Amino acid sequence: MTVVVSGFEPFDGAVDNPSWETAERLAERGEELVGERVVAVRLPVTFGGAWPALDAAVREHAPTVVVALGLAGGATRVRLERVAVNVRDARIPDNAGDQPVDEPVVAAAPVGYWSTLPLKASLAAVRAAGVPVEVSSTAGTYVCNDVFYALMHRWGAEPGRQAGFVHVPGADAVPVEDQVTAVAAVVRQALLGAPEPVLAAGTEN
Ligand code: PCA
Repeated sequence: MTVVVSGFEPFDGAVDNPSWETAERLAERGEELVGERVVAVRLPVTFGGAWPALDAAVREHAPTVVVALGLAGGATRVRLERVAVNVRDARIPDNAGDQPVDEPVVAAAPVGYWSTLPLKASLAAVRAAGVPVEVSSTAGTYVCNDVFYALMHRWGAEPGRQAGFVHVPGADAVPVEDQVTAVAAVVRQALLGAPEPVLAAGTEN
């Protein structure tokens, strides 16, 4: 079995992006950390280019699990994203200068898709590993949500496939090595086909 984990190039004037460092480290130690081959893919922070790059990797490697990662700058915990929504509403231009506002990711397609990763089993596993984590019910409306939506619409909704998105905080809030620990725990739960525990993780607002 093969696992594809994607991360993003830097954006918004930053010089690095911990989502890519995390994906790369996980791929280097895939057998050790999750017991399977992990392929890392670096995506451009562009509405036009992110999904095509992930799509190419998925076609090449035929994975059973795909976890896309991105940086959530203000976050202090790893965020297991619950849902992708069919909208682009960019706060800042992407790395190609595009700034779509209130456009669909995919025209005439469903409003949203659930992650098919075992979110609550993952939440418990990441907590047990000692890394701050939460379930998030919005991945935003920028390139991360875009690639998450496209992944679920184009690939992840088929039976036998598991796909989803995890936002990581800046490395100052959660060190990259802890991010690797967290994402490895998520991937292991997916590979195990872990049943979902009843575990409340909602937010008030
Ligand atoms: N974070 C951005 C896009 C790339 C990234 O790492 C986002 O949350 O949409």
